[in-house]
Amino acid sequence: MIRLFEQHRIRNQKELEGIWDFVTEDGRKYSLTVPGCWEQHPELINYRGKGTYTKKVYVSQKTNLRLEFKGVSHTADVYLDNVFVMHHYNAFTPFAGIIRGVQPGEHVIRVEVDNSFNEKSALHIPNDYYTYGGLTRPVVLEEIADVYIENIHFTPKLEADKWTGEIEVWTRNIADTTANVDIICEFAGEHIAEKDIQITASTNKCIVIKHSFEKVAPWSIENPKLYMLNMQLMQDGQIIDDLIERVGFREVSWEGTRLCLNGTPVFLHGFNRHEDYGVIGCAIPPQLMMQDMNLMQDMGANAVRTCHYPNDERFLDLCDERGMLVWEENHARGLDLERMQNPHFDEQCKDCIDEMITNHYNHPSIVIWGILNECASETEEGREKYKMQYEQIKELDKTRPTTSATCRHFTDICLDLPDVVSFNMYSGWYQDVSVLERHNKEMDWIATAGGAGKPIIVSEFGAAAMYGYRDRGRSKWSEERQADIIEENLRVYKEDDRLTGIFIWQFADCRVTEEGGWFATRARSHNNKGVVDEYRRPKEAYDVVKQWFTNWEKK
Ligand code: ADA
Repeated sequence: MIRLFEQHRIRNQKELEGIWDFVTEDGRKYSLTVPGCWEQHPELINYRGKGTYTKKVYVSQKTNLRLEFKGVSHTADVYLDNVFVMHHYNAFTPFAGIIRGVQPGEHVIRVEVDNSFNEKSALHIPNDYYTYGGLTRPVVLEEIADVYIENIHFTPKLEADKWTGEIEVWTRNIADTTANVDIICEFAGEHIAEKDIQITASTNKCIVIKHSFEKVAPWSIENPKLYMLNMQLMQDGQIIDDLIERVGFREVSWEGTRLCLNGTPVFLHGFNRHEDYGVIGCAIPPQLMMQDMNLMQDMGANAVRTCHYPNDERFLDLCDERGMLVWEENHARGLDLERMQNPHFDEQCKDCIDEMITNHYNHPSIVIWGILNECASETEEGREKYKMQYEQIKELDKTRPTTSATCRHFTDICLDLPDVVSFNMYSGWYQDVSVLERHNKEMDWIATAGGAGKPIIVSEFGAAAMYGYRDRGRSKWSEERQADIIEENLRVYKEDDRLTGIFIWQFADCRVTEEGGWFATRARSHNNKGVVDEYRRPKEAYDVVKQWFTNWEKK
C-alpha cells in the first residue's frame, strides 16, 4: 500500500512490493521483502554496512519512468540497467527520479544501500534509536507523460467565516518542446480550471489557483473531515496525467501562550513515537500503524510527536483520518556542536526539511514543525544553524508554528527563535527531584530566556520500566514506578495553564544501537521508556495514562 488513499486514476502507478534479491558487500545472497528491514533476516539482525537490492521490471511500451522511494535506510544509490539514476541520504524522506524514453521490455532496478555510521553521515549516528537497513518504506514505479504534475500544495484560509483555498500546482515538462496544457480540478464540490498554460521545454512551472468554498466542513480533532483534490492535466483534449491529494480545511494559529486550531485553543496531550516495532524494525505496515493509533487513542491521546525524524506518509494519512494532531520534526537527536559542525550536517538537514515539508505539507494533522532535538542550542555556532533552519521552514511554510525540544536547561540561547518553546524533562527518573518544583524553575527560566508570552510544550517526560518487571517496592525499572513517575508529572502539568501541550516519552519501547555505549544504560539494547513494550504489550502505566488523558479536558 503506497498511501491510505488512491493518488492516481490516470497515471499508471504500481508499487514494487514483494521479494527483491539482496546481496551483502561480502557476497551473501538473500531474498528480502520490500518494504522491509534487512534486520528481519536472522543472519542480518545486527548487520551494519552495505547491501544491494535488485528487482526486474517489465515495460510494455516506450515510456518515461518515475521511480520513487518513500524511504531507504539510510543511503541509496539507484541504477536502472546499470545507468545511475539518483543518490539520496536519510532514511526518513521520499525521493524520486525520472528516466526518459525507456524502451519496452525487461529492465533491472538496482539499489545500493548503506546503513553504516561514517563521517559522511551527520544525522544517522550511534543513538538512542536504531538505524535499520533496507528499502524500509514503499517503492513506486510510474509511467509518466512528457508533461506531468509533480506536486500540489493546498493552503486553506478562513476569512470572515468563509473558507478560501490556495492551490499551488507544480508541473514539469521534460520534453524538448514547449507544451500547452490545461488543468482541471474537482474539489470540495467545486469545478476549477486553468486553460492555455504554456510550459517551456525542460522546465517546471507552478500554477497558483485561488478559490472560495461555500459548503465545506472544517477539519478538527472531533470531526477530521477530509476532501479529495483531484487534479488532471490535459493536452490536446486528452487527460495525460493526474494527481489526487487529500486535504482538510483547518487553520493553525498561535495566540499568546496557546496553540489554536480554527481559532480554538487546543492542549496537545500525547506520545513520542519512534517508528520501531518488535521483529519488523522500522518497516511498520499499515495494519500495525493502525494498532498504534488505536492504542494511543484508547489512552485518550490527541497528539503524537514523530521523534526524531519525518514519518511514513501512511502514518500521517492515518493521523489525518483519525484527528490525531502531529508534531513532525526533521532528523536529529542529541547532536553536540562537534557533530553539528560535520561538513555534511547543514546540507543533510536542509534536504531533510525541504523533503519533509514538500511532501507532507498537505497533511491537516501536522500542526507544528520541529527541528534539532536536544542539539547544541547553548552555543553561538549552534544558534546560527537553528536560526537558518527555522528560516528555511518559514520560507516553505508560514502556516505552521516552529519549535525545538531542548535539554540545554538554563543555558539555551535559542528560545527567542521558535514560535513555540519546548523542553524535555525527566524529573523523577534521571533526577530525583520534586516534579512541581523543577517544573516551575524551568518555566521561570524560560520566561526570562526568550520564551516569555510564547506557547510552551513539555516535549518529553517519563520513566523506564521493563515489561513484566513488577516490584512491591516500586523500585526504578519496575512497571509500578514508571506509572508513579508518569502520574506525578501528569498531575503537575494538568494544573499548569502556561502549557499548551505535553508528550510522554515514549509510546513504545524501541531498539537502540549498541555502538555509542548505549547498551550501558539501555537494558536489552532498548529504550525501555515505552508505556507499551516493542510488541505493544501494555505496562502498568498504560491505565494510568488512560485515566488522565481521557479526562484531560475536564477541569
Ligand atoms: C532525550 C531524547 C530522547 C531519549 C530520552 C531518554 O530526551 O530526546 O530521544 O533519548 O532522552 O530516553 O533519555
